[in-house]
Amino acid sequence: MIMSFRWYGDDDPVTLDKIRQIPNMKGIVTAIYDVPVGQVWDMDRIWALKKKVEDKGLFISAIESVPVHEDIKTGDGNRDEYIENYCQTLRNLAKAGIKVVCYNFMPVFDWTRSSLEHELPDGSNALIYEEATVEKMNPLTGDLSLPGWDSSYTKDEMKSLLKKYQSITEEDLWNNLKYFLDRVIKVAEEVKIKMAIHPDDPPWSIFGLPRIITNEDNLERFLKLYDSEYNGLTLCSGSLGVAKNNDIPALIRKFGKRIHFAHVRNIKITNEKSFEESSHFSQDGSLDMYEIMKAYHDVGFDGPLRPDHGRMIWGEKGRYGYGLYDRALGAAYINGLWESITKEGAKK
Ligand code: DNO
Repeated sequence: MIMSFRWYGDDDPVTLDKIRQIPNMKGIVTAIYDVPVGQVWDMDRIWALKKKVEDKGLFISAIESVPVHEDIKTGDGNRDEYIENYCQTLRNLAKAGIKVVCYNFMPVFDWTRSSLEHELPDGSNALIYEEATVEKMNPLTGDLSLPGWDSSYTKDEMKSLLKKYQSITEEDLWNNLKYFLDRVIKVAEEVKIKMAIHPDDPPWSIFGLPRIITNEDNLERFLKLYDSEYNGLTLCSGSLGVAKNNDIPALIRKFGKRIHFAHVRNIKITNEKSFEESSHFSQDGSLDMYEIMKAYHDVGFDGPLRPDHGRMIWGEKGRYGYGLYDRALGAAYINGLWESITKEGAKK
């Protein structure tokens, strides 16, 4: 594995100088955040980003994300133009040596939580999801602001977007995804970029919107839509793991070679469709992190892997889910698991 860390660019209070002091840190996972969705990322910006990271002795191990325009997901408007732009961005990234690109196909909302500062018994703050609360949330009232939400929509745009999705079924979304893959993966193959779709978080429908990258059967269906090594997965343990029927180590073993990027974190299932983001440590949550890392080891995973959302601890204030301390603890813990698994494996 290539131990990696997400960095949000120059505005991120967690600087590259801090990140590079975490033991075994090698890769940076980042993006160009201010290019409007659907536009081409130009070479100058990509070179500048690469240089910034490499000047600190690190390298860009994955781009997270090149976002997919809603016209592509809904299959109308200017989708062909946006797909062509997407392909051009991939060609540009490839020129700069990028090997892995993460993206998602979630309608309108990326990751969603009901509370961002829930206090856990130890005094730390975590992101949580409670279905009952989310059911009462109304994305149209606009007073909600969640980290994964694209706040660039005006209320009217949001309204018409949500309206458009009322007539889009899961099957339509599958078709639109296939249309996208048929064009984009061909380019990814040419330029040798491994595409890695991120699962839906949480892996079920929210606000009546269709969500399809949710479970084993659907992951399998996804991989068959375009059967190529370059059409792969970001296996996010925390996203898929909140649904009890998703057995993460089994998914890793099953999809092994098609996993190009690993997000490793724990969650604690607190109720039906409800969960807390616990620390990475196995006993604090519902997932067995040893078994997860063991599965990555056994399938010979050699791609980028990053600790994922952390709690806010030691009084840190920052980007929800993306502070320094708890994610650094996550990285150190994953390093420890990996070292012991590797050494045990070598003895056999
Ligand atoms: C949350 C992240 C997601 C992810 C995108 C990938 O913290 O894992 O926002 O970056 O869904 O496109």
